[in-house]
Amino acid sequence: MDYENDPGWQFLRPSREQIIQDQSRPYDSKKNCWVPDEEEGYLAAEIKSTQGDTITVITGKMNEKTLKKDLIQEMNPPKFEKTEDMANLTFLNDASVLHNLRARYSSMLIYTYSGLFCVVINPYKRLPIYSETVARMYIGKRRNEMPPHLFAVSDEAYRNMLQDHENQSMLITGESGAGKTENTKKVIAYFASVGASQAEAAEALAAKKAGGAAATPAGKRVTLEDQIVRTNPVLEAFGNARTVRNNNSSRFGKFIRIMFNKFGKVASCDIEHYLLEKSRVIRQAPGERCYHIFYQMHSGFIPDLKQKLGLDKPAKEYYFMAQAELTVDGMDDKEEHGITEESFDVLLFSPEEKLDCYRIIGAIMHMGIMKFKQRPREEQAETDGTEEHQKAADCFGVDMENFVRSFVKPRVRVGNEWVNKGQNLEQVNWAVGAIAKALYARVFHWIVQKCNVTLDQKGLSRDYFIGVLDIAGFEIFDFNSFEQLWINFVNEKLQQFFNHHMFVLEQEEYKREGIEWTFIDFGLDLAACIELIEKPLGIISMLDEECIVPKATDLTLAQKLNEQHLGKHPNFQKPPPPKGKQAEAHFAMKHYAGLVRYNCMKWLEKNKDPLNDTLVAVLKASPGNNLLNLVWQDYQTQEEAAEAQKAGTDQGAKKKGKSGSFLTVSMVYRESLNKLMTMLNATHPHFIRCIIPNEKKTSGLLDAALVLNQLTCNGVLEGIRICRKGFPNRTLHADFRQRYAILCAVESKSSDDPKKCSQNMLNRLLKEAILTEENFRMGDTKVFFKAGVLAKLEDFRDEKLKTVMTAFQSHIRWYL
Ligand code: AD9
Ligand code: MG
Repeated sequence: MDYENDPGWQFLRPSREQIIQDQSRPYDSKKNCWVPDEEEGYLAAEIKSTQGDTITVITGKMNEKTLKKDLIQEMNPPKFEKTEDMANLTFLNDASVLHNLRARYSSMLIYTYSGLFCVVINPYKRLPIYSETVARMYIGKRRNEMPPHLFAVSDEAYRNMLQDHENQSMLITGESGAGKTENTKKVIAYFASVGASQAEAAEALAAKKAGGAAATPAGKRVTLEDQIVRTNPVLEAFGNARTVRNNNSSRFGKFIRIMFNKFGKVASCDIEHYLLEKSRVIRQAPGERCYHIFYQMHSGFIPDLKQKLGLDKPAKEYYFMAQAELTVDGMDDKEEHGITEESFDVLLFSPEEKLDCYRIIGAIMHMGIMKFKQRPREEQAETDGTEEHQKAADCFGVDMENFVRSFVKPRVRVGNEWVNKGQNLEQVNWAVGAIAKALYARVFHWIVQKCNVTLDQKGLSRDYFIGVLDIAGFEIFDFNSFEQLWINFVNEKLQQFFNHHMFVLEQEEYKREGIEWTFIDFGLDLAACIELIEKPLGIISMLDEECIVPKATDLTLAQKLNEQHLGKHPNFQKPPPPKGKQAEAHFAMKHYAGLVRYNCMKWLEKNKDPLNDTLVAVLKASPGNNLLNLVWQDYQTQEEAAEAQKAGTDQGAKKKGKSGSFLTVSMVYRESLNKLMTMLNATHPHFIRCIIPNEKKTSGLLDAALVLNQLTCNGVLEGIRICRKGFPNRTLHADFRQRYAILCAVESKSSDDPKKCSQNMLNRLLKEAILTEENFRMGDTKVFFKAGVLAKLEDFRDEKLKTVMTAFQSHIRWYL
C-alpha cells in the first residue's frame, strides 16, 4: 500500500524532510536543558555557568536566568524529536514529555505512545486519519510497525483476543471535552468493520451504495455492525448535552462490550451505563443546555409531534429546558432528530415505543411549568390553573385528578395507618423535580436495555469480548459534591487497576520467567484512598448509615466524618480555606490526582433519592402509556411492599438494603462499579488517555499548564516513570534470534535451543558494549528489555542492514 500518498499520512508521521530538519538541530547534552516557565510550562535553554547549586542559563528568547540547579530538566538529543513512544526517551521528565507532545501536536500528530498508554490530544478539527483506507493500513500490523494510532491499539486488542483467547478492554479516560466519546466511536466503528465478515461487509457496502444509510426494519437488511454503530446517536440524544466545556458532553459513563466468535466475527454487543447526571433534566447552569432530545423534539423534524404531545408553546417557555441556552453552535437539532429517529428504527424501536417515549419526555416538559400555589395560612398547596397538569397527565395517559392529588395529598404511612398527607408548595415543587429526574433516568435505562435486546439477536457463539469504557476522568472543581466523589472514586479504582495490571501482572510474568526483580508496589497510595471511601466506616458507608438515622442532616454527616477520620487517616484532611471562586468545603481528600475539597450539602437527599410513592403508583398503573408501566416495573411502592408482606410474598427484598431501608444510590453505584471492576479484571486492558489542549475549543493551541495538570491526573507521568523501572519490552527467544541474527551471525547459529542462542547473542552484544547488564534480563522463554533498549538494537540492526545492502549492491554491480 502506498501509505505516504494517503491524505491522512501527514497526520500520522512527519515527512522525511521534516524529520531531517527536526533532527539536525545542534545539541550538546551538557548544555541544553529545560527551565520552568509560567506560560510555556518549560523553555529550552542553554547552560552558561554553574555556581554551587545555582545555575545561569540563556533561554531561547535570549533571556538570561539564574535559578536553582534542581529546577533544571535534561533535554533529549534531537533524534528523539517527535518520538512516537515516550518510553524510549533517554531523559524522561515532565519537560520532555510536554515538549514531545507539544511538538507533535503542532504538526497535528495527535496520537503518541507513552509506554502502556496511548495519549491523544483533541485536534478540534476533523483529520483524515479515520478513513477506511487508514483503518486498512492498521489491520494485522504490530504496534511498532506503524505510527501511533487508536486503530493500532484497537487492532492489538483484536489480535490479542484471537491469539491469546482472552477478553480485552479499552479504557478511554480524560477530562470533559478531551475526546473520549469521539475516540470511543472510532474504536467501535473499527471493530464493527474489522469484525464484519468479508461477505457481510461487501453486502452492507452494496446496500449503502444502492440506497443510502437509511435502512429501516421494513426496508433493507440491517447488519448487526450497523446497529452497534447506531446505538451512539440514540445514547447521545438522551445522554449528551451542551456544557460550558463541551458542546456534546456525555453526562453518563458507558461500557460497550462487543462480543466475537472464535473466528473474530462480531456476534453480539451490550451496553452498560453509569452515573447519568439526572439533575440536568430540571436544572441547567449558565451557558448550558438540557439533554439534546428536548430540543430535537421541538425542532419540527416530526411535523405533528408537538401537536400530539400538546407542546404548543415555544421551547423557551418550558422551564426545564430553557434556563440557559437553547441552541448549540454548529448543531442542527432538526437534522440531529432525523439521525436519532433513523437510529431508533435501525435498532428496532417500534413506532409505539418511540411515541410513548416522546410522550414521557413531553410530560416532563409540561411538568416543569405546572403551577401550584399555597393556600393562605395553610401548609397545603393546590393547583394554580390546570392546563399544564392536564397536558402532562395526557402524555402520561393517566387521570389528571389522580395525578394532581398525588402531588398535593399523597398517601403516606403513619404507624400502621395510611393517610393522605397535605403537602406545602415547597414539598410539591420538590416532588415534581424528583419525579422528572427519576422518570428521565428510567427512560434512559430502558433505551439502553432496548438496544441491548436488539443487539442480542444473532445466533453466533460468543467466545470473547472487547469492552470499551468511556467514562469521565477526575473532576476537581470549585464546588465538589456527591457526584464528584463518585466520579473520583471510580477513577481512583481505574488508576489502581492500571497499577495492578502494570505491576502485579508484570511481576507475575517475571516470576514465571525466573527473573529476579524486587517488587515495588506503587498501588499502595491508591489503596489508602480507596479504603477511606469504600471500607466499613469509610465515607460511603457512613453516608449510607446517616441516611437511616432519624433527624440526621448533611451537617451531622460532615461532623461525623471529621470525627472519624480527621487526623487519623492520611488521605482525609481539613479543607484549605477557599481561594478565588471556590466554595466552602466540609472536608478534603487527597486523591491520586490531587487534593479535592468536598462540600456535603444535599448528600443525604442525593443518596436517598426519595420519591413520592403515590405518584409512582399512579404512573406505574397508567392505562394509556405502556412504556410508563414498563419503566416502573421494578419499583415497589411502600404500599405494594406492605401488601406483599401481608400476603407473605415479599418480593421487595431485592429493592431493600440490609437494614430494611431502600437501596441508597451509593449502594446501586457500588454494585455496578464492582461488576465493572470484576469484568475489567478478567480482561487484558489497553489504556487511552485523552487530553484537552485548551479551554477555547481551538485547534492547534496548547495550554501548557492545563496539559501538564492532565498528565499528572491521568497517571501518564507516573506511569512512564514506573514503566522504566521494569522491563517493558520483551521478545521470544526464537524471534530475538531471527531478528538480530544480523548483529551476531555466529552466535545465532550456535545451538538448536533458541534460548541458548539468545544467551550467546546477548553475551556478544555485551562484549561489544552494545548492551549493558542493566539493559535486559533473560527469562525462560523471552528476553526482557528496559524501555528504549530495543529501539537501540533496532538502530544497530538498521545500520548493519545498510552496510550489508551497500556491500551487496556493489558486489552485484561488479558482477554485472
Ligand atoms: V465529556 O466528558 O463527554 O464532556 P469527551 O467525551 O471527552 O467529553 P468529546 O469526545 O465529546 O469529549 O470531544 C469534544 C469535542 O472535541 C467533539 O465534539 C469534537 O468537536 C472534538 N474532538 C474530540 N476528539 C476529536 C477528534 N479525534 N477529531 C476531531 C475531535 N474532533
Ligand atoms: Mg463524552
